[in-house]
Amino acid sequence: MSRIITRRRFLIGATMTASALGLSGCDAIVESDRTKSVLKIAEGFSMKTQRFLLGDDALAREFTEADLSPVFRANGTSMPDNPQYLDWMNQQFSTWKLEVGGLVDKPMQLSLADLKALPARTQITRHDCVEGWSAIGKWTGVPLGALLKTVGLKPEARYIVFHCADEYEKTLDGTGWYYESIDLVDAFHPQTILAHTMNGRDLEVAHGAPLRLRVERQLGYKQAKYLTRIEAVADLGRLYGGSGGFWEDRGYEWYAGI
Ligand SMILES: Nc1nc2c(c(=O)[nH]1)N[C@H]1C(S)=C(S)[C@@H](COP(=O)(O)O)O[C@H]1N2
Ligand SMILES: [Mo]
Repeated sequence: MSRIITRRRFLIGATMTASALGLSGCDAIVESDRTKSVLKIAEGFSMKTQRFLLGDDALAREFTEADLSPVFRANGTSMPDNPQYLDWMNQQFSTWKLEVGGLVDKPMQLSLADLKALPARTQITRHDCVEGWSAIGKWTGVPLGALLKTVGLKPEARYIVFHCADEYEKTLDGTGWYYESIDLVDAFHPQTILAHTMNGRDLEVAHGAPLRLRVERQLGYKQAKYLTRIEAVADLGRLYGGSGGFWEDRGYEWYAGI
């Protein structure tokens, strides 16, 4: 046990360093290519260290009902400013569908009812936001790995991209679509789920209704809310700003290990 704690401590130390660097990743700091490559090395170190020391399938800590936070903050978008989304919301998401496509054998569209009918996993985990707050919540949803097995990934697929219904801030080229991506290790990790239920109730709009990603070994900004489309891709360079996520395109690390 103490060995595990020591490893964990070391990991946290390593990750913090990378995060601290990554977080200063605003334009002022990420100005030279040299700084950028240092950031990339630090980030690769945190991902490889975490996976090497803890294993690809190591679980993020799970808590009990007694640990649930009485209040779970909402952050980023809490009400998408998108007519299509408002239409889905007004119809209790009965007309919303999740598209699953890209480099898959059998693209699919699933309604919320379809998703809720699939086998689900429930986990009580701690959400850590880079802004310095944490909250413990109970999440129930479809394991992403099971869904990916159903659609069948093509051999070229290397990343899974999550497209969202909200534009958070239109700061880059006048667009601000929120999106995220993870690699296949995280996509098939047992705690990576598409959550439709939070604390035993339908996901609230503020928390990403009707469906959000939970990828428990990474920070808050990876937990994409308001999912509309999941896409398997071979590389991330051609999407939006090219760095694999809304905040990543604005300087944050792509691998946001905790
Ligand atoms: N679509 C979308 N997903 C998002 C965000 C967002 O603004 N839009 N914010 C992210 C950030 S920074 C955090 S900390 C969490 C907040 O989740 P919560 O609102 O359920 O607390 O969602 C993440 N996922
Ligand atoms: Mo966050």
